[in-house]
Amino acid sequence: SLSDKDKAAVIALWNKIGKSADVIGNDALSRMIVVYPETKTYFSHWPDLAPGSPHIKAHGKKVMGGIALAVTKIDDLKAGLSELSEQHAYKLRVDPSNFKILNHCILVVISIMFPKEFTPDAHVSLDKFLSGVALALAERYR
Ligand code: ZNH
Repeated sequence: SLSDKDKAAVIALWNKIGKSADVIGNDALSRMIVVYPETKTYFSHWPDLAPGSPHIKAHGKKVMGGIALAVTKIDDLKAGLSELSEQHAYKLRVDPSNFKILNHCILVVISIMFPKEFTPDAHVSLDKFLSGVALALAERYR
C-alpha cells in the first residue's frame, strides 16, 4: 500500500501535471482503444471512436476527473471511490481487468508528456497509486 512518501510524491507530481489532465485523458483513452481494441466494446454507443474524437476527449476529461478525485482521497481510496466503483460494477459493467489497461496507458502518456517530472521515484509512487485506484474501483464488484 501507499507510504507517506508515495502519497507526497503523487501529490507533488499531480501539482505539476494536473493542469494538463484533459490532454493526458484524451491521449490515454485514445491509446487504450488503439492498443487494446477489445476495450472499444464499452463505447460502441458513441458515433466516433477515433483517437482524439470529441467523445474520447470528453470521456478522457471525466476519467481524469476521477483521478483528480482519487488524489484528494489518497488516504482512503476505497471509501473515496466507492460511488464510482458501484457505478462501474452495476451500471457500466466494466470488467475490472480494464482498469489495469487504462492505468498502463496513463503511465505511458505521463512519461511521454513529462519526462523530466516522471523520475523513477515518481514512477514507482504513481504506479502504486494507480494500482490502489484500480483496486478501489474493483471493490464493489464482490
Ligand atoms: Zn470509467 C464513466 C472514471 C476506467 C468505462 N468513468 C466514468 C466516469 C468517471 C469514470 C468519473 C463518469 C461517471 C459519470 O458520468 O457520473 N473510469 C474512471 C476512472 C477509471 C476508469 C477513474 C480508471 C482509472 N472506465 C474505465 C475503464 C473503462 C471505463 C478502464 C472501460 C474500458 N467509464 C466507462 C464507461 C463510462 C465511464 C463506459 C460511461 C461513459 C458514457 O458516458 O457513456
